[in-house]
This record gives sequence, C-alpha cells and structure tokens, in this order.
Amino acid sequence: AVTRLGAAAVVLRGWALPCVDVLWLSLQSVIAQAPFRRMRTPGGQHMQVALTNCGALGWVSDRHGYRYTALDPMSARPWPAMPQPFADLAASAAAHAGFDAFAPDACLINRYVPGTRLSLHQDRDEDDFTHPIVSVSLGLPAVFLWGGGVRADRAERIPLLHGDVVVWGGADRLRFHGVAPVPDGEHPLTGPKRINLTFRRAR
Ligand code: MD3
Ligand code: FE
Repeated sequence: AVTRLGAAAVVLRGWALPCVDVLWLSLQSVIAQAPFRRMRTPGGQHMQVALTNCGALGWVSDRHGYRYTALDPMSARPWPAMPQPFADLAASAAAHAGFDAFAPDACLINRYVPGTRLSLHQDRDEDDFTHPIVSVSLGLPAVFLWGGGVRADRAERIPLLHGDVVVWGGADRLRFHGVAPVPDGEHPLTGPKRINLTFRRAR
C-alpha cells in the first residue's frame, strides 16, 4: 500500500519486507568495518542517535559542523562500500515513487535504542536538492514527525514500521522532520533497536 505524505513524499508500506534478511546480513558486514558511534554536534553535545555510513560518502558531525566525507574519521579509511542489496532496494523504491535512475552515493545508518529521539531538522548538507531521499525502517516501530517549511509548523505524526520505505523528493525535500522518542520493545530481527537506512545523493 502507498500512503502519500505530501506532494512528493510517499510511504511504501512493507516495501523492504521481502529483502529484510539480506539487508540485515549486509548491515552486519558494514558495521563490522565501521561500527555505530555517537557523534558530537557542533555545540559539543553527543547526539542521542548512534550512526555509521556506507557508500562513497558518509555524513559526519563534529565541532566544525555537519558534512559528507569520503573517509570514516574513526578509522581514517574509506566508508564500507554500499552493499548491492542496499543500492538495489533504494533504486527500486525511488522508481516506484516516480524517481527514475536514483543512484545514491551515501547511505547514513541511524540506530535508535528505546528513549532515543531525533529533534526536528532539515537535511541541507547535500549539493542538489532535486535528488530524492529514500529511507528504510527496520526493527522497533517509531513515530515520524512530518513538519512544514519552518520549524514552528505543526508536525504530523506518521507511524513507521519494520520494512516501511519512505521516498521524499522535490517540493518536500526541505521539510522539517524528526523522530519521536522510540518506545521500549524488542524486535525479533533487531532486538531492542530501531535502525534507519537513509539513501542520498550527496554530490
Ligand atoms: C524528510 N532520519 O538521518 S528518515 C536523518 O528515521 C533523518 O532516522 C530519520 O531524518 C530517521 O536526517 C528520518 C529520513 C529522512 C531524510 C530526509 C528527509 C526524512 C526526510 C528530508 C525531507 C523530509
Ligand atoms: Fe533528516
């Protein structure tokens, strides 16, 4: 089933379910090379969400700000390559939502333990906002906060479940968004965690 969130944003319910096992296996090899870590914000605090990346570019945050890098700052080595099942899923979901030939160069992987939230923000660290973003939810359910063009706009609450894929593009690309605190729970695949894969064209 497809739920429309906005002019250019859709939820593909359960789209990743046929491939979650292979995604999970691929993820284990990524995190063996580039473990989850909590990065510092420019303000000096630790982010609640732990993250890692795969693909040519990875999103990082530190005292100097937010940016994409070719090297993992923890290892000084390139980020792990994007597993083919990741790239295939991102391209097929984007195509289903009307974005042909989506070739992400960055996959940000976020890990939420119960109680973790992601406050309202915009994603503006990419060069070209005409490319869509594809997000894959795994594990514990969460409530996605879908705001407007300014932070003060009231946010809609959208439940996202294991296997749901969301594609955001065009007019909705700069909407404020976030994740409400993840409720306690245990998921058969991921344990007490929510994992989100976010595919982007950074450059
Ligand atoms: C909506 N991650 O990493 S899905 C992020 O579930 C992020 O981990 C959330 O927001 C998560 O930046 C939300 C991804 C997402 C990414 C970009 C968007 C949603 C978006 C851009 C515009 C609107
Ligand atoms: Fe975001």
